[in-house]
Amino acid sequence: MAYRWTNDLTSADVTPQAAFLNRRQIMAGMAGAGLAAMTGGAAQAGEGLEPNSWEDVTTYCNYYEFGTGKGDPSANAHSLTTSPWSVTIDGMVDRPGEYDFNEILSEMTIEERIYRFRCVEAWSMVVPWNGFELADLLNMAGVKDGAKYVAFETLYRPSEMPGTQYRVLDWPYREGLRLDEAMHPLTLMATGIFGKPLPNQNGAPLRLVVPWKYGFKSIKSIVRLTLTDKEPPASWNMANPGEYGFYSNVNPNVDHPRWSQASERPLGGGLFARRKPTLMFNGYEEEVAALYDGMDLTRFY
Ligand SMILES: Nc1nc2c(c(=O)[nH]1)N[C@H]1C(S)=C(S)[C@@H](COP(=O)(O)O)O[C@H]1N2
Ligand SMILES: [Mo]
Repeated sequence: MAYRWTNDLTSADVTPQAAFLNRRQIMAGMAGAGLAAMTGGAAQAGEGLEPNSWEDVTTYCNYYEFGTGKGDPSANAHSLTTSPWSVTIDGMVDRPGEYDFNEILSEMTIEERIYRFRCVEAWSMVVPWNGFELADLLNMAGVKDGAKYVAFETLYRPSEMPGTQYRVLDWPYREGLRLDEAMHPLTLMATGIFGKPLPNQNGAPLRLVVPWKYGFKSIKSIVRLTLTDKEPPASWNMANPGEYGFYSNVNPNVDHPRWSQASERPLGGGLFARRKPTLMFNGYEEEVAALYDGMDLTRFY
């Protein structure tokens, strides 16, 4: 069990700057409508998906800082102050600092992306997100050579987060991605849903969305990103490493120790709605499988 897969990424493994610039030039040449429909792979991955209702997306939530029940975040998260908001970007970056959220927004290209969302508890939703690519934010700060991972942290503010009085998790909530996962064009920093700003219960003002990973990787209300060369701690992995790995890729072939991950229950169709088979990488296999070439996904779950 001492074997660990080591990350030997170099900057050549992440999205090449030329592809990034090209995408930005395309975006700049288009106005609002139809934007998402023309952004290639990301839009194709969301094609034909029927979004869940606003009600489903905003009332069936996981945000333990506001309670562990699915309805607790929508009942309690109104107490969170989300403005002003700043995001610290530090570690192995050229321009570390505390960035004001509105200044970040003014630099970013906001797009709509309709993504499948798959929870480890075997329910799923389809959510129309608004946001910008995490790669754009990382490029803004300038990732230094040698950085291999991004660590994320949620706000920890007990006075506004009633759930943090219980030590169900080791606060603040933390997550991590490998740098190539973070730079992947499907990886979104969401700032809204259904074209509206993010409701607090969904992680206002800024949360991560990685559509090929289980929902718990989608860390909410982010206040810090740290570029590092070590695999960062992740809250669910710390709480229960036997059940939650660092990678957390949606994988119908690797069961959660207490239940199968082979199928899912789409929310919104009623309790007795037909389960449907879960797709490898949540249906984004074509776009992301290459990130894991040569890795044993039963070991790195
Ligand atoms: N800070 C924080 N982020 C979090 C969580 C949490 O408890 N705290 N729960 C995670 C889990 S388990 C899921 S399934 C998703 C749920 O996102 P949603 O409520 O917008 O559907 O948020 C994730 N991000
Ligand atoms: Mo979850």
